[in-house]
Amino acid sequence: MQAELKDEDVQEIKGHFEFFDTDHNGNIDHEEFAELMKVISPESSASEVESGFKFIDGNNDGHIDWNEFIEWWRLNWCQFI
Ligand SMILES: [Ca+2]
Ligand SMILES: [Ca+2]
Repeated sequence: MQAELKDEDVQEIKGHFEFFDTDHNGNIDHEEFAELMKVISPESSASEVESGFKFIDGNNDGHIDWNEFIEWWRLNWCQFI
């Protein structure tokens, strides 16, 4: 789904990003992403978490940054809410 995000949506997503970025370094790392998956998809296996992380980490640097997070959210999250 290619919905354009409204400002308030971006703010809400930013809030989620900051919530899961528990060490506040501006990236979601593996551990933080595992926590995120526990919340949004408790049934996920470790390998699903791993493949999800790799999918979202578009530039493959081992961190999910804000741009990668919001892009993933925009493409995949709209269908859940
Ligand atoms: Ca972090
Ligand atoms: Ca990245």
